[in-house]
Amino acid sequence: EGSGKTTQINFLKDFFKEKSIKAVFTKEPGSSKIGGEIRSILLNKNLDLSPYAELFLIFADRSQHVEEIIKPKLSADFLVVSDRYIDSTFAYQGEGRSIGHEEISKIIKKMNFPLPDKTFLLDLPVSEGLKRAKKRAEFDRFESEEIAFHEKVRNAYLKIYEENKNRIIKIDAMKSSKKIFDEIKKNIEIEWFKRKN
Ligand code: Z5A
Repeated sequence: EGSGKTTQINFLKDFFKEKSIKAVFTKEPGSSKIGGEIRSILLNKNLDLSPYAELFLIFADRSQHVEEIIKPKLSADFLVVSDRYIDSTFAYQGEGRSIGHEEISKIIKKMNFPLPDKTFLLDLPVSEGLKRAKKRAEFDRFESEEIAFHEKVRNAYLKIYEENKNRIIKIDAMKSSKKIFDEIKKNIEIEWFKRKN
């Protein structure tokens, strides 16, 4: 949380516009109309959701996101940039809520979600992320979790990174926003070049 995803996505929007790259920007949870309703349940800190209720709400959101937005946009040759996706489920529900990687992996395979070509992981110490998030707004249901939960989530992301170095680019989110964007841009340009050639 608070690692600078929204900030970087805003830079990316300008960059793609400047390059006339057809792209759509989405987020999870909450990109579709139904997803918006699901998001308000998931982030409501007054609701005591069970781990599986939380997991299946996340999957319900993703299913709408994939069917309504991702698949049609990919078919129309758009580049899709999602603020959070499958890795977040492994980190938050798999590890944070202790549901387990295998269990989640089985459902993801069954639901046949398209997999990302590239993922940017903005890594930040938990205390710094929460400090930034607190400055911006009141804590939501996830941000209100104890530090141990956030540490589990961070470690899970780092493990996913170690196992998927071909796909995931890890960036030190303590750097300035500009330096982070330079790294993202450089990697997108490399990927773009590879596809064109
Ligand atoms: N969730 C889940 O459990 N399982 C799943 O499968 C999925 C999601 C898909 C959605 O939250 C929640 O859903 C999420 C997990 C759960 N948990 N939470 N909370 P979200 O993605 O909507 O919210 P978030 O992760 O907390 O992101 P955010 O609050 O929107 O933060 P951000 O977009 O990463 O950061 P930001 O808004 O760009 O920056 C935060 C502040 O830091 C702001 O004041 C900036 O000006 C500042 N900032 C940004 N970059 C920098 C740098 N480089 N240096 C210093 N300050 C900076």
